Amino acid sequence: MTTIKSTHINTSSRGVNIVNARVIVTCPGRNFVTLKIETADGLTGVGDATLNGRELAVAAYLTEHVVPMLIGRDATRIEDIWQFLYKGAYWRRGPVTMTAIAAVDTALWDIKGKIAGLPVYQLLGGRSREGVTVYGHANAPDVESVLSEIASYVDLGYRAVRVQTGIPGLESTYGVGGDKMFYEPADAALPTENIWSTEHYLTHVPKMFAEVRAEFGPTLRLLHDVHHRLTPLEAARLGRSLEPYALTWMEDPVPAELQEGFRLIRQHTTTPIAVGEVFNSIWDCQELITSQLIDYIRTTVVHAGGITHLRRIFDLAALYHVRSGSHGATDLSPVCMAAALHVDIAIPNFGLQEYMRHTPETDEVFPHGYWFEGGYLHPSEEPGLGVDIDEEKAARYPYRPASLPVNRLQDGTMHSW
Ligand code: CS2
Ligand code: MG
Repeated sequence: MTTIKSTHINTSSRGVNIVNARVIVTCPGRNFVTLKIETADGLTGVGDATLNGRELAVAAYLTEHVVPMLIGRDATRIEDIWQFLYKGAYWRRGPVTMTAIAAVDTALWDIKGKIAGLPVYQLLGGRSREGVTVYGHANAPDVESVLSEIASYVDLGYRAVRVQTGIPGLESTYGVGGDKMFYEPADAALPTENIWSTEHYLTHVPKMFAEVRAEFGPTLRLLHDVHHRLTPLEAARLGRSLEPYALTWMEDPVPAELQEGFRLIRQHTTTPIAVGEVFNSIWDCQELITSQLIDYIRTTVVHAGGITHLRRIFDLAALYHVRSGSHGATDLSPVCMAAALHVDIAIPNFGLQEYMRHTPETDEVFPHGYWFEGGYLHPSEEPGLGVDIDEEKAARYPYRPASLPVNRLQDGTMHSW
């Protein structure tokens, strides 16, 4: 029998070996968890590990269980390290594990880009387009004020806008924040409660989109996030009522644990469907993609196993005419956004990228080279991802507990948020 020499841990002092990895938790307005990996040669790579409302679980998973296993490994062996962390954990998948794996994977791609002297998108096959089309969030308490919100996005050059308003008869709802550009749902240490009524909602949304379309004409791309609040039949009814307004997508119409549930929606409406921000792996969307039950898959780098696994999901999607629509809310750090843009610019089946702006404090803590112009984001041309964390500035913003809200029906029953 031949013995296979173990090369996965290099005991020699090769420059590409990982010598240090640390987790940085900071709260420049909201909490972010970042992994920074360092090689013997002094190259560093960063990965986003933020899981909104459960940040410290991922921080501990990384610090206690992953970092000790990384030391001494060859940082260039991205696929092998991914498989090691996925198969080696035994407890596969799940948001905490997959976010931790994503952070390692992202940091390793960053390092590989720096070793190659190339922006990461070049390692993924190079540009497939000139810029990444993004959508912004227009949200306001009522239809009249949302029209002026949309107009300000159009003035900034956006070609696609997600539209959410308050719902007459309900005190508060998802997606309508106090601060328009920097909407943050994790607004209190312990969960606040929203009250939900499907009846009020289904009556209001088509009327809102009728006004929006009338005001902005047929070419502005419009999107809407249902935030997992309907049953398949209710979602089918909503989709059908929105058909005259030609939405680019209706997002998360139902909770997606039951992938089969989308078949019913599909049978009744041609409004395109987007889903996936809470998915962690290809297995969460396999049925949705291969049965062509969705049009856009919204997984992104930080919660779906990093660049390596996201690419795998998007490649599967490409076979079934499903395009990408990566999640890009404020709880995904600039490190995730930088990484997402390298994927977005390279893949053949890019659809749209969500872009919620970060606060100036966050941008200062995470210096980055990506930029916005005329409705497009552009990835950095620097080697690697073109993003970093300023640890001194990060230390000025200690962690603050923050929870996402919960949702109840008017009779008090817990409902999906
Ligand atoms: C949302 C998110 O951006 C979106 O589409 O659904 O704002 C989501 O609520 C947050 O990312 C949760 O952390
Ligand atoms: Mg969403």
